[in-house]
Parts: sequence; C-alpha cells; structure tokens
Amino acid sequence: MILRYDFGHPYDTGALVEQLPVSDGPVPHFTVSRKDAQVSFSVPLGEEDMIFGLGQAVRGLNKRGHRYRAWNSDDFSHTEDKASLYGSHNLLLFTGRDGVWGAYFDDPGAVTFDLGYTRSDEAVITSENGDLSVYIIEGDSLTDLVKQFRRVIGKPYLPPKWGMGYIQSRWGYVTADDLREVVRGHREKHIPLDTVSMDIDYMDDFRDFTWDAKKFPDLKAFTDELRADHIRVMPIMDAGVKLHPGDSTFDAGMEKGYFCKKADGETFVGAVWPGKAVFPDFLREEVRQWFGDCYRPMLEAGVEAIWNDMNEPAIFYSVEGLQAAYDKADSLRGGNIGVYDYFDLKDAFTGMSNSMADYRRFYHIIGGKPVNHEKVHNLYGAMMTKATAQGMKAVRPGKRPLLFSRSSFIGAHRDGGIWQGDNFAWWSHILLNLKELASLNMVGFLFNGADLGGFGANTTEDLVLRWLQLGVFTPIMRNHAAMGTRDQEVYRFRNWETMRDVLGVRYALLLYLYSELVKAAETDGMMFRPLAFDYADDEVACRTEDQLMLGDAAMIAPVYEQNARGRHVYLPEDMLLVRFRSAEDYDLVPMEKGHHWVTLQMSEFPLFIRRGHVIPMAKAAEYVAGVDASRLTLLGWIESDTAITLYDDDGESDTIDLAAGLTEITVTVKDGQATAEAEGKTLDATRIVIG
Ligand code: MIG
Repeated sequence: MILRYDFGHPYDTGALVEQLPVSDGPVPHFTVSRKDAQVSFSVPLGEEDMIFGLGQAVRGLNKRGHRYRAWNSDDFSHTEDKASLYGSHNLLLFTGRDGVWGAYFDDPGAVTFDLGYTRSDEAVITSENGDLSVYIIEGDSLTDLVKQFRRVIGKPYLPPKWGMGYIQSRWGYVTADDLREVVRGHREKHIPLDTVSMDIDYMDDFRDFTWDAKKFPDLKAFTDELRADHIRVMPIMDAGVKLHPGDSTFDAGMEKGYFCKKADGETFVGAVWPGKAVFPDFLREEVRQWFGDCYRPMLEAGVEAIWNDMNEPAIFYSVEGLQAAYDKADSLRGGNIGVYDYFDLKDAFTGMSNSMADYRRFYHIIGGKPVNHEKVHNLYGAMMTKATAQGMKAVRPGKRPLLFSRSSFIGAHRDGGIWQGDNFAWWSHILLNLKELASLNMVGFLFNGADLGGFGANTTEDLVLRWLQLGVFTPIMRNHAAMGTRDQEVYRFRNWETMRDVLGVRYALLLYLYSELVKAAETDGMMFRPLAFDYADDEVACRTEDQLMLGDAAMIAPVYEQNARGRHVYLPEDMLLVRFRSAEDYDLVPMEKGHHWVTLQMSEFPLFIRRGHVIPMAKAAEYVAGVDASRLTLLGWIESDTAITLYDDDGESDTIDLAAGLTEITVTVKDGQATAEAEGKTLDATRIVIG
C-alpha cells in the first residue's frame, strides 16, 4: 500500500507513472515540522534499525549514520564525506523491530537526509523548498516495498543486448584512427569487445552534435567499417551548447528562446568545455523535442549509442561568478592581506564551479511561468536524457537505443541507464561500485555500472583485473579513464590474457545476465540485492556490505583489496562456489552455510550458486552476436529435480513479451546423474554436482 501526502505546491516531476490520490490526516511514521519554507519529517530510530535506499550515494548499503543531500552534483572524487553525487533518488527503506516501511520524497529541489547524523537515534528528512509529495510505502518485506515502489514509477529502460557487451572508453581517444587502434588491440588478441566510446574530443570545438571533419572525415563510412567488425561507437553529449553564432544548434535555440534565461530576460551563460555555453531548458517538452531531433544527423551516420554528460548541469563558472572573483582580487590587490583574506581570495576562485549563486541565476519555464532553477535542479539531467531517448527512438523506431546518462532523477530510469560517474583508481571504489549497484536497483536504474579500472588517478594492473572480475556481472561493463591517466586498455598489460579470460566469462554468462536483467525489469524486481533483502532473519546476512544476491540463484563477492589472495565470504545458506579462471576453466566447490575463507588467486574470481539451483553458461565469444544460445552448460549443486527459466529475444525490439521469451530448462536427477531438457537447446548437465 502506498499513501501520498502533499506539501506546498508539488511539481510534476514525472517520477511516477501512476497518479495516486492525496491522503489527508497525519503522515504515518513521521513527525512533521515546518520552519520558514522548509518541511521536515523526523522519525526515531531503534538501536537495530537499518535504512536502505538513496540509489547513487557514498558509504554503505545501510545508509544510517551519515547526512546526505539530494542535489545533483558533478563530483569527481567520491570520498566518504560527500553528501551528493550526480543523481537524486529519494527513496528510503526502513527496517527494524517494528517491521519494514518506506518513504519516497518526490521533490526536484534540495532535500537533506540526516540519517542518524545529528542524533544517532533519529532520522530527519528536510525539503528545503517545502513543495513536494511524500509517499509512504507499507509492506511486509524490503523486496515487497521495492516491488510496490517500482510498480508506480514504471518499468526500467532496457538496453539492446549488445549494450551488455564490453565497452572500451577513454577520455583521450581523439580521432577515428585512435579508435581503430583500440579495436585492433582487442581483435588481434581476441579480447572481447562490442563498443568503443567517443569522448568530447571528437567534437568540433566542443560543439554539441558536431564532429570534427579532420578527426572523423566520414563518420558514416567509419561506423559501417566498425559494424562489420561487430563494434558500435558511443559518442558523448554535453548539456551545455557552445555560445557560438553560426552554430546551428546555438542559432536555432536562440531564435526559438529555448535556452534558460536570467531574471532580466537575458540568456544565462556559463562556461563548460566549449567555453561560454548556454543551457537548453529541458524541462519544456518542445525543447526536449527539438534537442532530441538534433541527434538525428549523427544517428543517421550510424551511431546507435549515446552517453549524456555534464547534465547536473555542471558549470565551471559564470560570467558573473568570474567577475565577482576578479572584483575580490582587485579589492585586495597590492594590500598587505591577512591569511583569512588570502583564504577568501582563494575560495573566490576555487568555489566558482557549480555554485549555488549560479544555479539561482537562471530560470525554466514551467506551465508558462518562470521557475528558478534552484527549485527544480535535480530534474535537469533526467529531462536531457528523456529528450535523447525520444530522439533516438524517432530515428530507429521499435529499437532499443544504448543510452546512459551521468545525472538522473527517478523517472529517468525509464529512458536510459546511468554510469556511476568519475570514480578513482582506488580499491575502495570497487566496493562503492558494488553498493551502488544494489541501491540503484531499488530505484529502477537496473542498467548501471562504474568506470572499471577507475576514472581518476593512475590505475594498476591488479586493480584493473580485480575490478573487471566484478564488472563481469554489472549490466554496464565499461573500462573508462580520465585524460592524462595511465593507459588501462586490457591489451596494454602484461597480464592481458588473464583479463581476456575474465571478459570471456562475461560473454559466457551474458545470456544468463541478460535474462536476469529483463526479468527483474519486467517484474519490478531487483537483479542485485543486499543479503538483508533475502535473509531478513539472519543477522550476519543483514549486516553484510560486501556481497550481493544476483537474481534468484546466485551471489557475488568480489575481491576488493590489493595483494589479497582470497577473501572472507559469509554464506547464508549452502552454496556452490564456482571459482572461475575462464569460461572453460573453473572449480566447483560445494560449501556449507556459514563463514568461509575462500582462496582466490589473482586469476580467480567467485560466483556462488544457491544449493538447489542451476545457472546456464554458453561458450565465450568476442562479441555479443557471437554468443551461441543453442548450446548451454548448466552449473549447480542439486539433490533433486529442478528447473530454471531463461529469457531471450532478438535483443533489440522495444516491445518485451516476457512470457513469450521464456524457455524452461528442466533438470532431472536419476541414479546420481543429471540430465537437462529445453526446447531448441543442446544442454550439458555434467557440471552439475549431485548431492
Ligand atoms: O569534466 O568528457 O564523467 O566520463 O570522460 C569532465 C570528459 C567531463 C566527465 C565524465 C567523464 C568524461 C569527462 N567528463
């Protein structure tokens, strides 16, 4: 059951696809208080209560003990002290002695989540503008709360099947030849690859929708050439449009008045990669329609994938902000300044990016009226992605585009995926990747993944390897790095063969992972879950932060420490350890419920399969279309007959018929031997452990 309570004048954020009636009377669970425009919702916390949710955020799966803030931010260093990342996913799930319940705060402005920070026995959620709908979700388990929530926010975006193949990216590939070299690097060594990305340098002077003719003389011929090799390209698109008279996007947007304006009616100008830029008012349907159409030439040149960036929106500085800093400098110039003056001076320059002053400087038009950006900030990236999805579908009707965005809001999960943004080549960020994976599943962003190997800072060979071993399971599997950092393509490393074998496992499991993704999306389920969701009565499982359930049958537990040759794993029930070295080479070790040290050499990584279940595996392939779905090996540990359903389809049509795509694989045990059957498939059941 979900109940809705309105405060002030809520905006229609588009998060929900179902209109719920507004309830009167007091909001259950919370004490509501007001101060000026702010509305706060507080609830006492019992010693053992846990809080899940918030999607993209730092720290634990259990969010208790920190203060978070919904304020979409371009943040290139996801350290523990951060309150905000790129997306706002305002769902909280409470679980404790009094059962489970959830709350969703549908508010496009700033919301703070003080979850046992100010007082360790209290959670206080504050809407800074006080215009919001609060949804209270009552149910009988965490999984049930998520299911109900997901039903009202609508089904998630699904990628084309090839979008789950390996993506190689780097900020620093500039020309078509750079990309050809990356493709060659993979294909020559038979390292799997489906997509290469084009970062900002492909553009002509960082102008959206252009590509530099010197770098890409014939984009259409280039995409054809790569497609013949089963490779797609994925260009980036930035939110800010270069202020550049003569540029068709700039000119058309100015003429139609589609860019955000200041109070004085002048177009707001902020500097991003193109230098001075203007910001489309994506909150208007006509602007989205227009911007979506702008992708057409590039899509007609054979581009089938897009990633949207800088759409929080990120603003390095505004004309006004820069002027204020100069003024500060002028006021101090030549004087004998004190240290505090010096700090102020420094802050005037370093604090110029993504400043509140700038976000308050411009307006959107909503219902014909100007609305200050601050009030609706968290919708900006989501609405850009909505525009992109529309534009891509218009060019290839009936097909799923590959699309992910950096900034997001709930609702955008219906239009595209998200990547986890600018992480670092830090071991701790493997774990952050894992945690966000589950938290993003709660809020509908099933198609997500982090920059494998790390975006910022120089990576190390072992970090890339261990991170890829987690990436095998993440729906987006992309290796990406920042400009100026050490090369981290698999083929660059001494140990490339081991990494290639890890990627082979991804392709061998691809049918299974795709099936789990689609099933979760279509049934309001979570492909990845904290153990607390499945083993609510098991105290150890509930507090486990470094393992996740995968689908119905499996559990993952990555190695995330340098020089480790294994890790501690808690098994909440009997499970089969599959210790992978490659898609052909792995150990099967039945293990009992409880605590274990699992030895994992550098080339080894685990997948655990619940006793009584089996999962299907194909042969490794070099690209998704090369995966042979007709020959499968089943892995598992069973005592008696069992069955699994595997979903498959053409991998690109945008109408998903779950029932039509399911094949049942039945496994029969007789005289200590397993045999398996499924229509249209040759099945090998010899890797099933009986007992
Ligand atoms: O200010 O396009 O998160 O993936 O490589 C940096 C360059 C802009 C940020 C993205 C990152 C991308 C980079 N971009």
